Amino acid sequence: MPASSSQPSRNESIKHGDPTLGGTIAETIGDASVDRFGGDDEQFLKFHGVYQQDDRDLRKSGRRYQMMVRARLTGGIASPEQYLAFDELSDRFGNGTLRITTRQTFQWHGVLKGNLRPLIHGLNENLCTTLATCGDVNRNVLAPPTPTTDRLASQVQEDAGRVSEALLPATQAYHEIWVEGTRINLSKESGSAFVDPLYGRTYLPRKFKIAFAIPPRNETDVFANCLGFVAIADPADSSRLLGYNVLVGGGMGTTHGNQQTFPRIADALGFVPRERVVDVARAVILAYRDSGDRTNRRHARLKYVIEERGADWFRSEVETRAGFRLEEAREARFSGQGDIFGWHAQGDGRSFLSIFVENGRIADSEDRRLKSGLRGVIERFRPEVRLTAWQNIILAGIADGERDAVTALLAEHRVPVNGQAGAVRRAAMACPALPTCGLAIAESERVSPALIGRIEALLAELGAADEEITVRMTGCPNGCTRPFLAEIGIVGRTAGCYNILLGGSGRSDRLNREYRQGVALEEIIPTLRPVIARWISERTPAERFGDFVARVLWKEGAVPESPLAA
Ligand code: SRM
Ligand code: SF4
Repeated sequence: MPASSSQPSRNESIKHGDPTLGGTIAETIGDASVDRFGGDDEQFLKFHGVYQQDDRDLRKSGRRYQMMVRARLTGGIASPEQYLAFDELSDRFGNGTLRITTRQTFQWHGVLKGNLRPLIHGLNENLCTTLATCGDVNRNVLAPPTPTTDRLASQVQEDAGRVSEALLPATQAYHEIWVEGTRINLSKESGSAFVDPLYGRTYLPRKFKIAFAIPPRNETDVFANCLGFVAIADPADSSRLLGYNVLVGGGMGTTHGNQQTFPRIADALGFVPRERVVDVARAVILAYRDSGDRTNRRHARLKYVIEERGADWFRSEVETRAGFRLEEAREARFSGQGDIFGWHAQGDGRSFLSIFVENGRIADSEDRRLKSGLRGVIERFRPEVRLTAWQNIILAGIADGERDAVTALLAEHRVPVNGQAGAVRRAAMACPALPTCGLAIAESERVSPALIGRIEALLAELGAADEEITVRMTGCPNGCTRPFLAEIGIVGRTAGCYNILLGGSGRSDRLNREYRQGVALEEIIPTLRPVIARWISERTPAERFGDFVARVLWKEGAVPESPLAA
């Protein structure tokens, strides 16, 4: 066990001081003389889906405060009307872009304090909440977004919705502040008496994340979540959902130089029939609420409880709280991951179109007017919108006969439908990092497109132009694009320098290992060149880069065993 103070962390006393999570947010919104929120309110705001940031490009001339707002879109699904409203709100109150996140939702960046309430109010008017998308609660629930007429997929989406609803905090402060605009009527005394029926007075020790997945395609990186539900179909009828294998204890976040922190793949706990999936989710939340470390936030995630006390111990804690026993986990295998691009038949006379969105940023640029193109298509054809956990967008339910018209409209905005991007670019992700993220050490989203171009050029030069390698970049070791599952993880170490990790699988079920530390951005290609060249000349037929690294380099000791050496 790590040495940590026995005192609860500062965040614990902030939550304890006002369990309604309202703080003085309403008062600060009403005060036009200030451009920012105070310290405690910064923490409360997270539970409302808001991060206070400043534009780090402008920091030298003083801090310019702005907010990032994150929506809740369970399983990544939004109606066309919602999408159009999101788009309009980004122009009116944000920086004019929409950012698809690695957890299948949207973020608005660059929101000034005075625009915060109109934006969140506008989202709520469009039946979209931002409640509990950040903070020490359950976040946006992931579910496979690929449209299909298969009943099983829609049942899984339904269950994701039920779990998400059941785990929302009960405080009324969110509604009062953002929807009604009437907050301030909760006196401090009555506010401090509030206790959330599920989360208790101080909520969870830290953030909590849930994903659903349907084998054989791991669309949601299910093993990276605190709680994962892997759908198990009836062997005699693959469209009949029996229930789920329950996984616990996945997570990515680490801190450089802190050996107490590490990424972790979730363990299987057992199987639960479909009818009891919400009960298990609640029981896992309760068991974590009662056992997580509240003294050290860097050591507070569920993954550390599972690592230190074991899955067997945790299972019995969950069973005690659920009031029933989990069955033995069923056989379930993943053989692939990620998104499929272009047009596909749904099987009901309708089609869906998956569109590549580089690093999730929906914006217009000179060579690709993606934001306008999407708006045009969604206005005219009214498809359902689905966001993927790989930061891409799917337009679903388009009549087969309308495919050509959609393709043509997108082409007018220079958004291609076929050959949208190279194989490495399509599978790559980068986090926002600078200039918005307060925790960024190095660039990510702004440098990744050029870096991916250089990796693709290297592959072409070595005669492997169409090969896919997953490359995930982050500006710090918090792991927001889940880089520790990638075949090549590139993780910000210091300004302009990155750790390189190699050896993830093509199923997002194996952690990579650190290969080199503190490599300058311009040295990344020379560092990768010999390893990629070796893979191309020595691989077995169809062997992926990550599998080659694990089979050959790890055995040779060319990559140290610890996933993160320091
Ligand atoms: Fe993250 C913090 C962006 C997915 C691990 N993450 C942040 C913040 C809010 C920075 C902050 O606390 O001030 C970043 C805001 C940047 C910005 O300007 O937008 C941020 N995280 C993101 C997003 C937008 C990255 C993206 O490219 O899409 C993702 C939003 C997901 C969502 O919709 O909820 C995002 N973050 C993740 C993931 C991936 C996942 O959940 O599947 C992880 C790793 C999984 C995990 O949680 O272990 C992740 N983010 C973190 C951590 C490390 C937590 C830890 O255990 O140590 C932090 C830092 C923290 O919480 O203190 C963090
Ligand atoms: Fe910010 Fe780090 Fe997350 Fe990137 S990985 S968004 S730099 S917290």
